[in-house]
Amino acid sequence: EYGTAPEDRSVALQWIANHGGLIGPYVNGAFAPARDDLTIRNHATGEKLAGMTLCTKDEVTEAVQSARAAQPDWQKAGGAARARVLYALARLMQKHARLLAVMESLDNGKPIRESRDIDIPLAIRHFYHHAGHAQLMPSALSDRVALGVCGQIIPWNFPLLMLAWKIAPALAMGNTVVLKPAEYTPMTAMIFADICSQAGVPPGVVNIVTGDGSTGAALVDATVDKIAFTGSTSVGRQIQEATAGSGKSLTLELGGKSPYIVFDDADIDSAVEGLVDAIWFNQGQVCCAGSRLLIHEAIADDFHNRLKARMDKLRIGDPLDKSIDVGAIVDPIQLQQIQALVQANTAGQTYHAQTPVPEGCFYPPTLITGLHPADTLMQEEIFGPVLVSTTFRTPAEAVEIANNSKYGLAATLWTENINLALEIAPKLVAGVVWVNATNLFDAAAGFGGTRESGFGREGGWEGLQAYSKPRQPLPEPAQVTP
Ligand code: TXE
Repeated sequence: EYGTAPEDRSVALQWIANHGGLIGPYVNGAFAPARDDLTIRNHATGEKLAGMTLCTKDEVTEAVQSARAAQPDWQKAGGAARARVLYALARLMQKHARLLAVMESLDNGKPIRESRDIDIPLAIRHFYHHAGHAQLMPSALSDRVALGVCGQIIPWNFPLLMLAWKIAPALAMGNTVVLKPAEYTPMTAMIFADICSQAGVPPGVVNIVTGDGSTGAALVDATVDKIAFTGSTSVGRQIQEATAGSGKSLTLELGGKSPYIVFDDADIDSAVEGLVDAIWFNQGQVCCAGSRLLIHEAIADDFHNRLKARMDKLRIGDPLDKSIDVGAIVDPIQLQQIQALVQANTAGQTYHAQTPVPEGCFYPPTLITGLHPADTLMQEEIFGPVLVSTTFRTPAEAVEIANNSKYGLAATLWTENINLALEIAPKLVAGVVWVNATNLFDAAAGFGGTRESGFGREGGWEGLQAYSKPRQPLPEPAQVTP
């Protein structure tokens, strides 16, 4: 079943109306009365979706206290009991998948095809995966235990998916959480809170505080045992400084400028199609976006021409239109940042896709060719639908350019020569390397970066370990005198 009907949109708007047009913190198993402190908009149209509470330090403290009070029982309940709750969450998310997908596209601006086929199913898969882990956990004999209360701060580019990456493993291990969604995109986290109540999540196990960076900073300062953060490198750095010496665990998933390397023997049509996914998926607002094209000089002109022809066919417009490839940019501030970075650039040649661009918060797919590896746009994350390109002559040079970055999140390479792929992949400084494919995610595989892309892994076995610590050794048995 494909596409959205007008009634889907009205179901999402009805959900907001049922909450009085206001959203706010979910603490101790219930929504607290909300205030109209910040405005949440659908930036494809500019319409106001809801008013949102900007949680104060006291409100954050209350949420943390609720999580603290609930944690011992949640841990003691054991893996099988936690699995039941996680399975119930996954099933209810499936039941409400359409509402979640439509709300995600209204709030974030991403094409409905993406929220419906990628964001929401992957988020659900994450809960099933971690329910499975919890199910298999021995309740008393495990050598690892929960950290306690986890503060989790997430960005706006994959609102529900980032929530799932953070909450599912934390709950599976017996932690309780206080999560802060991004100020641009809180809506699906609010539906998730509703789902928690329906799924039988004990009060206090999941708490959600709404707000901006000030609310996030209050959460970092609160008496939590861990902070898990995904967002910009600059805020990640502030959080690392704020938690230094506090004993709080920390994982950071930050920015990237991931290379997309195309060798001269690559299947060009597939590599072009892969790039559409690598850089125009979610309007390029993806931490692991293949945003830096490294193309063998022998095929560069042909490749760029085919890529431009493909760009011209991308359709930009209303995110709820199922035939749309590129939706709205998340917020006018983000749009201005993209415009400013592209306009300030004097190097290379800029090509904007020859496709109609609606008025408002939209930016056309863009390709900038002829750049030098040291140019600003080859180094700085743009976080928008802008691909930059440079050429190389030898595999060694490709590796050198690829690794000439402060980031190390992901890398993609295209070649028909498996020996070359096996030789190059381990030399790339990146948390994940895709060969003849891109943007593949799996709840069973750890995701994360190195260098200024952060540290720690989410997903997979390593992601689960990041929400636990070794059990304290039992005290020495008393000496028995014969
Ligand atoms: O991110 P922020 P922004 C990059 C991307 C983008 C830039 C800015 O380049 O253009 O960051 O985006 C909360 N203490 N990425 O400003 O500010 C904030 O409320 C605690 C890459 O939206 O890092 C939100 O919930 N928390 C990225 C979250 O941090 C604070 C995804 C992220 O916001 C805080 C998003 C503080 N002092 C942006 N200040 C990726 N890696 O995927 C803000 N926050």
